[in-house]
Amino acid sequence: MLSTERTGNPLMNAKASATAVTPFPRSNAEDRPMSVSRAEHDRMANAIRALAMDAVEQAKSGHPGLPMGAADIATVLFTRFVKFDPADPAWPDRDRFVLSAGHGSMLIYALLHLLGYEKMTIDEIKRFRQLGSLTPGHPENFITPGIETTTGPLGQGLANAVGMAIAERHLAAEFGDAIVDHRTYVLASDGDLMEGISHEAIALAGHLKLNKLTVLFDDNGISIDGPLSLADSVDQVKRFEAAGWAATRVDGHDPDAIAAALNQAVDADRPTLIACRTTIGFGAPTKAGTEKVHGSALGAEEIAGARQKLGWNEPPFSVPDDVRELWRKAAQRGKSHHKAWRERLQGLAAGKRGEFERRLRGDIDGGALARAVRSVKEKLAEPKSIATRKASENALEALVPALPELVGGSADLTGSNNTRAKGMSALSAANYGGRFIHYGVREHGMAAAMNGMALHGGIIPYSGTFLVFTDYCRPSIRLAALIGQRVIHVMTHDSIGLGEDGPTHQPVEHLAALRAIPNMRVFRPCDAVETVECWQLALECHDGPSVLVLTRQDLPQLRLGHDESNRCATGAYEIVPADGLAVVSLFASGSEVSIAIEARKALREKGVSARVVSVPCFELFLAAPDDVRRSVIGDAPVKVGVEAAIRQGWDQIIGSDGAFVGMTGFGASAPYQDLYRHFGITAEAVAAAALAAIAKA
Ligand SMILES: Cc1ncc(C[n+]2csc(CCOP(=O)(O)OP(=O)(O)O)c2C)c(N)n1
Repeated sequence: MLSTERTGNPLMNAKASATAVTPFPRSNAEDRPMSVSRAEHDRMANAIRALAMDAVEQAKSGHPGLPMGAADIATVLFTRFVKFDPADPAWPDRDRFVLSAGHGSMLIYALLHLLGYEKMTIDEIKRFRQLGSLTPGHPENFITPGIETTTGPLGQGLANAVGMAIAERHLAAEFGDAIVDHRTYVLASDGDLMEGISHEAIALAGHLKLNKLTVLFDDNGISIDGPLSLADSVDQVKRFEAAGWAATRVDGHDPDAIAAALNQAVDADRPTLIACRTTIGFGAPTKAGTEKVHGSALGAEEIAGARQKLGWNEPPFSVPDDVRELWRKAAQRGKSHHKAWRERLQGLAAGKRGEFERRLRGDIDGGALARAVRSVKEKLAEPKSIATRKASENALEALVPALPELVGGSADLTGSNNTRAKGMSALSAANYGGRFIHYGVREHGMAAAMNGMALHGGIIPYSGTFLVFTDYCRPSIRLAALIGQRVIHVMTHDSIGLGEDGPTHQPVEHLAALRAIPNMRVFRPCDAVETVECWQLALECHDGPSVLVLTRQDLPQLRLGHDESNRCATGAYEIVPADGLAVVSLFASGSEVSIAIEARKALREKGVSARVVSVPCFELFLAAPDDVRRSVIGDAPVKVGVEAAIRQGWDQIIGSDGAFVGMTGFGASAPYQDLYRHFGITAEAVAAAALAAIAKA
C-alpha cells in the first residue's frame, strides 16, 4: 500500500546493501499465506466489523454496511494475498489495494490500524470523519499513509486501478520483473459497477489483458434506495467475461472459497472478477441485508445485538491481544519480500537503479527538458504558421525521447490531437513497453487510468481528445487536481476555430469550467513558441494536472527570434508594447492573440495607442507576485479581453467594467473564418469595443 506523503522519497529509505542480484525469491516462510483457522479468521474479520460500527457510531455518520459485509473478503486478502509492508507504506513493489467503494472507508482504516500502520492509531479511528484526522469520510491518498488513491465518486477507484495495473506492466517491461512485479486488487461495490466509467475501465483492462488486476465485487445486492433489483439486472459475471476477463462467483463469507478464487486469479492470463456474494452489514441483527445499514450509524441497540451475534464481547474500540497478534502476524508476511526486493534493487547497475529511483520520485531530468525545449525553440527561429496542436506534436518530437517517463495516448483521435511522436510504439498486451496508449473512445476511462498511472509512479501520462469532451472526463480531471497528480491533457479543437463540425464540437464554456477547478493549470498558447513553453510548465508542475488547450486551425507565429526564457511562466505577459503611453490594454489568449495584435494596428491608425498582453495561463498569472501582476495588467484606462469563449473569469483581469469580445452562446457549423466574422470576434470588433469604451470613459 502506498504512503502518499508527497515529498517523501520511499527509495531513499532503502538500506544500502552490497548484495549482488539474488534470484527472484517469490516466497519464503514468512511470505507464505498465513494459516488461519476458521475461528481465528472470524475473530479477525469481526475486529474490522466492530471498529467500523464503533467509529461510525461515535461520528454519528458514515457507512458501516460495506466494512461489515466485506470484512471476510478483506481478511482473506490481507492474510493470504496482498504483498505489503506497514513499515514502508510506499515501498514501490508493494501490491496495490484500492477501495473503490470509498464510502466504506472504515474497512481500510480498520485494516491499516490492525495491520500496524504506525500512523493509524486507535485515536485516529476514534476521530473518524473529524477535521484534521487521518480518517476522513472517504479515503484520501494525500492524507493517510497506506491509501493508494482517493475514492468516493463511484467507479473512479476501479478505473484508477486499471491505470495502476498498466503502469506496473509498463515499468516491468522497462526495468524487469525482478524490480517491478506486483498485483493490483480492487474492492468494488454495486455502485462502482453501475457507473458508466466502469464500462470503459473494464473494457480497457480486458483488452490489454491486465492479468495482475483482480476486482473483488462486494455483491450484496443492496444500494441506497433499496434492493439492487429496483434499478439493475446486469449479470456482472457475464458482463466482465464479455470484456475479456476471467469471472467467477463465490460466497463472500467463505474464506476458503474466496482464497481459491484469488489463487485462480493469480494464475489467470487475463484480469479477474470475483463476485463475492455478501450480506451488507453482516452481523447487524435487524438491519443486515437491508439498505438501512448502508450509510448511517446503527444505534446502540443494534450494535449491542451485533456484538452478541458476532460473539464479540469487547468494549468499543478495543481489540483483544489474540486478535491483534493475528493481524500483526499477517503484517509480517511482506517483510522478506520487501527486503529481497531492496537487495535486488541494490544489485542493479548503478545507472539503471538511479534511473528507476528518479522515475519513482517523479523528478524530471531538468537538463534533458531544458535541452529539448531549446531545440524546439531554435527551430522556431524561422517563424512558422501552424496550428498549436501541430506545434505540440513538434514539441513532443523532442520531449518524448528526452523524457522516458512520458506515456502518451489519445481517445481515438490520435491524428487530430497530434499526441503521437515518431517512434512511439503502441502499448498493447503484446508490448507493454510501448509508450502510446490507444485508449479507444473512452475519455472518462482514459483520464481515470492516467490518474492511476501517475499515482503508481514512474510515469507522466498525457492524453488527447477534443476540448469539448473534457465534459466526458471532467470528474477524473477534477480528482487529478484534488489528489495532486501530474497528468497532462492535450485538448485540441479548442473553439469555434474548429469550424465545420459545428456547435456540438465547439467548446464555449469549457475554458471557464476548467479554470474553475482548483490546483489545475489551463494553458492556451497563442503560437508554436508558447506551445513548447506551456509544455515545459506543465511538465514542471509535479503536484497537479494541466490542460493544454490547442487549436485545429493554423496560427501565425507571434514570438519571433530565439528567447531562452519561458515568458509563459508568469501566466501573462506583454507580447506587443504600446507606442508611447497605452490608452488601451488588449488581453487575449490562444488564437485570439493575433486578432488583438491586428486590432492594435487598427487602433494605431486611429491615433489610439494600445498594448497587447498574451494570457496563456490564468492560474499562473493569478498566482504571480503582485508587482508582476500589476505591471502586466498595466494602467491603461481601457481594458479589453478577447477569447473565443464566454466571458466568465475574465473580470479578474479586465475588471467588471472592461470590455469583452467573445462568445455569448453556442457556435455554428461553417468554415472557421466565416464563424469568427459571424460571431464578431475580429480585429475590427475588438478595435470598435476599445473605441466605444474610450468614448464612455
Ligand atoms: C458517482 C457517485 N454517485 C453517487 C454517489 C453516492 N453514493 C454513495 S454509495 C452509493 C450506492 C451504494 O450502493 P453500493 O455501491 O452497492 O454500496 P453498498 O450499499 O453496498 O455499501 C451512492 C449512490 C457516489 N458516491 N458517487
